[in-house]
Amino acid sequence: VSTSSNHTPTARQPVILTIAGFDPSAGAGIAADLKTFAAHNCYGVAAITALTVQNTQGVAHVYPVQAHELRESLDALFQDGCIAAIKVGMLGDRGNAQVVNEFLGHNGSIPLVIDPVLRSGSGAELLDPGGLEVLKESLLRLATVVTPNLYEAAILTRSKVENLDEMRSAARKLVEMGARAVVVTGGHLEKANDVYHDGTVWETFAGDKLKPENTHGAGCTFSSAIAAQLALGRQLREAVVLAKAYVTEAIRKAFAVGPGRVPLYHLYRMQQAPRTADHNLAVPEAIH
Ligand code: PXL
Repeated sequence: VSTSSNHTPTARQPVILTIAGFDPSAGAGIAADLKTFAAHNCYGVAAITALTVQNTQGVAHVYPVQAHELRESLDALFQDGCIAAIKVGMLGDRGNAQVVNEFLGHNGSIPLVIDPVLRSGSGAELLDPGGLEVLKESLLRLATVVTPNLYEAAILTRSKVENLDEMRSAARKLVEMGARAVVVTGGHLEKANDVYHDGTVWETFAGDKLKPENTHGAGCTFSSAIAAQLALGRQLREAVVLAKAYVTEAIRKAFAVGPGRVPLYHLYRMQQAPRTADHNLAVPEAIH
């Protein structure tokens, strides 16, 4: 069968939307999300909630975009009408949290992964108190799954979350607060064990203690990998297991790109040796 178009037909990739902040050092936020989607053979699109100024050594400034700018981006992307899953990361401020809450409230049937980003590893605030209120009171309820780390679980539930038992209590509370399912991630524990709860099923997913310890963007990557697996049609529990395996491998294969924190190697499955030596680039040393 001949077609009149010049396009070579390829398998269609699911389109996934990330609503998150931009990290110019490309370790976290939208850049990490888009690389993660690409690594899963998905097509990523992005609505920016905030620009951050940062490099591998930390965040210097956070500039939320204006609420109307975010709303216009979301309107435009949704007009194309083919979004298979959504990931929400850094929201920045109350205005942008409200826009996302209103918007997603009207688009309820698409799988939604919320990574409740509150602050960076270096301590910069990535959501203001008003935004936290919107997240707790409304946005959480829209999520297919919420993926807080220990710190985020503690702030959201106003309790201490430092071990597996406390992670389980926090997961129960978050389900009581309206989340359909929760993964409390234990990447900051001695061993990276995660607690999964969907209101019925409880699981603990065991993880290794990984090097490098000083990783950047692991939470963004994990939540995006879950969104990708949901977009590809997997059930939530399986999506979580596969996402954890992907993040683990991307940390194992990570290499330094600057003097500070180490980003994950999102595209490790491409099996292309990173460039070395004669280029004026950081020499990418695999860290095992
Ligand atoms: O890792 C949390 C995070 C999320 N999103 C953006 C970030 C960070 C941490 O720095 O910059 C944009």
